[in-house]
Amino acid sequence: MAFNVTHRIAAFTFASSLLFSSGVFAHAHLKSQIPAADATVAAAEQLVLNFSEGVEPAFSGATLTGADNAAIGVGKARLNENDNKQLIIPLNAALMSGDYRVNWHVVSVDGHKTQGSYHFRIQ
Ligand SMILES: [Cu+2]
Repeated sequence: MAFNVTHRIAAFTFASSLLFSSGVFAHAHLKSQIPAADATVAAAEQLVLNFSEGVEPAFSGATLTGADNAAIGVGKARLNENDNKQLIIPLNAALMSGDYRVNWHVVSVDGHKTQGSYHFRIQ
């Protein structure tokens, strides 16, 4: 009985790892961003997110929250016209000093969705 259960877990783990590794190459992962994750910067005029794959701007974007989770207005996300892996999110107004969190979501050119978040600080 114990042997059988162990076997099934091993088989499941193996199948999961196959699924994971076959999908991971094609997904758009956030590689770097400006302001950088966990950075403290003097000011930010826009958010720049660099992904591992091209993304579809119509289905990609980010929200920004500040102190007490208050939503901060941002403009419509657009692609860098020379780099479809770079998403640019304009800010509606200069950010005051404090902590901010970016929650991003993208659909890569292969149609897969990814999302995540990071934090930065305005001095
Ligand atoms: Cu993918």
